[in-house]
Amino acid sequence: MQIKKYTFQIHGDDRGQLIALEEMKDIPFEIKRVYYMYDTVDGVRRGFHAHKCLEQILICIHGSCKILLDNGKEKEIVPLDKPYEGLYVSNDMWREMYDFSPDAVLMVLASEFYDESDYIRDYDEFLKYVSRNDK
Ligand code: T46
Repeated sequence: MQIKKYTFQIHGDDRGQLIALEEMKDIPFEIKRVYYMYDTVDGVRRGFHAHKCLEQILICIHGSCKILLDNGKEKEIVPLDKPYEGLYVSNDMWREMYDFSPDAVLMVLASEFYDESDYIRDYDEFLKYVSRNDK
């Protein structure tokens, strides 16, 4: 599976580091929504769904976590532990987030507003959905 990771430009100086993200420049889509998760309970696994249309960039801006990506044929585990690194997650991709460090803050930049009808939360339904183009 092709994993798309972005390394963002760091504007560092003797005061510290700063990262700026602009839609259609650093981020390959218009950003309609930003959300983030923190204080994740030890041992918790989140996600367990795919999206029909939504594209996202996941950035672990503090601490670390792991992302499992599954396109229905292949699976890949991507560790995220750098505030200057973004993982692109396309639509049609099953995702699970886990192994959060106690201090992890996972920020997500999303191409669409929140829409529950865009979620595929059943794994068998996901497999059927992604195999629709194989026929
Ligand atoms: C994804 C992964 C990486 C909202 O009201 N608005 C929002 O924008 C989001 C993302 C969630 N919510 C509500 C819906 C649920 O009641 O917040 C609650 C937790 O959401 P959810 O269980 O979907 O969270 P995760 O961590 O399983 O998944 C989230 C995103 O929903 C999903 O799009 O790709 O993070």
